[in-house]
Amino acid sequence: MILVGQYDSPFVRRVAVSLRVLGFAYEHDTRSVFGDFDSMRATNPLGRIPSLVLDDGQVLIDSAAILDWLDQKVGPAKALVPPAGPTRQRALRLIAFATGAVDKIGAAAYERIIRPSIYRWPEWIERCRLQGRGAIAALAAEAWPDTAPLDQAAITTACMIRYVRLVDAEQMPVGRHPALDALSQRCEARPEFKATYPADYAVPKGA
Ligand SMILES: N[C@@H](CCC(=O)N[C@@H](CS)C(=O)NCC(=O)O)C(=O)O
Repeated sequence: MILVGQYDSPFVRRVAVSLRVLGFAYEHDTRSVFGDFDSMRATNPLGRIPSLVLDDGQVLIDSAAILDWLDQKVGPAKALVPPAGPTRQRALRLIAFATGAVDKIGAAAYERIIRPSIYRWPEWIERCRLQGRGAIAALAAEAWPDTAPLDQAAITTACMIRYVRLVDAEQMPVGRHPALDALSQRCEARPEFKATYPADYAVPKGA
């Protein structure tokens, strides 16, 4: 299998961590979704990451669809999202908050960092940040016991936290949400997270 996309994307990273947690070997294609846009579109016509190229050549796109495929492959006993019932509803709600926070803090980051400064829209940036902070606060209100087994809600939330601190750290200063700080520390200490740690945010910078 080949995982396409760099780890500064939390969508790529959550797939990478999940592959490792579930014991799948993969190669890593580190083409940039910005710098290698045309070649990336040949892999995924949508021009987005992540993609997962299977051994038979089939290309899975979108992290949620890839993670669903992984869960189906390993079966309900090992799946990272519970297969049914209230625990599944709760997991999907938490995952939606975490991916939603990435979407909104990410939209603000694209506007602040990539878009040329004369075109930036401060009110839009603040609206996106407010939405992102709302999702993060909702996650912080949940219980994150340190004895809980690592599941997709925890993986995606931890990937979201690292991403937010990489691109817009003021939206989630250490100490504002101690339970999420603790979750992040626990996850980042694991080998699957260490092996996929994004040290930098590699996007084109607007003038
Ligand atoms: N819903 C998608 C979102 C993926 C996504 O937003 N990827 C970003 C990187 S974090 C991307 O490809 N951005 C480039 C673009 O959209 O042009 C998923 O879960 O895979």
